[in-house]
Amino acid sequence: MPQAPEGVTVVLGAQWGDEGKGKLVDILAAEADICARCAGGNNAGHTIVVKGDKGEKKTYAFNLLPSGLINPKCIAYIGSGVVVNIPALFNELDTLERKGLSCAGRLFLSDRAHLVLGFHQIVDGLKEIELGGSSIGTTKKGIGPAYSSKASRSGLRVHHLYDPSFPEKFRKLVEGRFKRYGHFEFDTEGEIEMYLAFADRLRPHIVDGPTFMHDALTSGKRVLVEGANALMLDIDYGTYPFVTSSATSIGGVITGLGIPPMAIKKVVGVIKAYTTRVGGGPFPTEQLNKIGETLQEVGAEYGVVTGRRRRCGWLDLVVMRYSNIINGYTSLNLTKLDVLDGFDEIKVATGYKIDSVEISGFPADLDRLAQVEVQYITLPGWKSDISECKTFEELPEKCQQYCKFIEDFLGVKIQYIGVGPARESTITIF
Ligand code: 2SA
Ligand code: GDP
Ligand code: MG
Repeated sequence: MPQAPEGVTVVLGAQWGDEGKGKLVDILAAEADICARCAGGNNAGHTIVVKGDKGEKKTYAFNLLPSGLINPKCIAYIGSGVVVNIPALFNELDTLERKGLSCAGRLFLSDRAHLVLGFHQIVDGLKEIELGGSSIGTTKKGIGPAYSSKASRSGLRVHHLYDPSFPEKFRKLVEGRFKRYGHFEFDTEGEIEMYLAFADRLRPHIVDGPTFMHDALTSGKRVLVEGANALMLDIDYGTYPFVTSSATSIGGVITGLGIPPMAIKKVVGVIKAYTTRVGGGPFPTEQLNKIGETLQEVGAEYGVVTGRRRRCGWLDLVVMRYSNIINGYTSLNLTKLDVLDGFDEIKVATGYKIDSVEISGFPADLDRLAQVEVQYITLPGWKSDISECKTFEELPEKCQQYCKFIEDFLGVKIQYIGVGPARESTITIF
């Protein structure tokens, strides 16, 4: 297959999400023709801060749509691996339109993407109640139940909306959920009508997914992929079962877009200078103390979708090493480095021990993970404001040392450094 010289650049979350992927995608979209989502759904939340025409601060929050849309020349593509809540999709489009961002004629959706239906969302909540104290802490957007329908081969895909059997298939799915969870309030016929009404509005956006991507790559289009969630939430490699239900790793890019692996030229891992996690599940470097509170407050760590406070802790390079062996980052974007400005000293996890023996890799078994004794190294803080720094050399020496320590440990170069939420607050090293 003739390959586009530019090929595909992928931006992936390297930790537990909310590393600032959206901000980097917005920056890289200036050099992209197509910005694509390959997995997840409207559980993702990406906040972008840009300057408006009159220099005023403008904030955008993207959920299902790729953040590259802020660039008016960029086409957005929602791939086959994404689960799509159609009312939420139009709601997001309308919200962007009201903010002055028109997406007309530049949003395309794979015919193979699965639908997140209203009852999936209800079931998400019911499943969480059933789990009680061991609930996952999902975003309750119906993501897990939609991927369950897909894996059990009873899901409805975008093309099914135009199939005369759509109402019958829909009713069957709802009946199945009633059998499993008991009868819950749900207007099946009203929902079917709503989807059929949306079908006309959706039609101009629908494409044959694999052909769309093939044509894009063979005609030399520059494709930027926005990862949703992050490696440690991956269905296979995350802290299962405290994960999302999609492949958030590099594998999900290939299956979710239907592209050959060799088309991928760059994989940028986005790594926050500390660690956060939202929802339940293990978090070895979590700081349930003043340090965690400071990171949460200074970093303004609240979920974009649910508004939940994010749990905070020190940077975990064991997680990062694991993340890198799976995703193979060609470079890194270190974000939110400015949040560490006020610390006297900064800890970084460099190893895990169980029964005083250093372990390699990241444990699959959560009981084993709960036993790890985290090994930290302490680095000096730089105690100064870095938010105005424009080059690596302008960063205080101790801050440079922090960056170099990460690079040396992982053997991957840091290409971008985030020193504030705005687009301009980014140091590009190469
Ligand atoms: P789900 O809803 O089934 O995908 O939840 C399963 C787990 O995945 C986590 N998850 C996330 N973690 C970080 N950020 C996410 N997006 C929002 C944001 C989260 C929010 O950008 O802030 O607003 O709360 C996201 N989406 C899913 C989730 O917390 C569960 O642990
Ligand atoms: P995503 O899901 O990975 O796209 O990240 P989110 O948007 O959910 O969360 C990242 C948050 O950090 C957003 O509010 C961003 O505006 C903000 N942010 C991104 N990069 C930086 C940075 O370098 N410094 C600071 N202070 N904030 C940042
Ligand atoms: Mg987010």
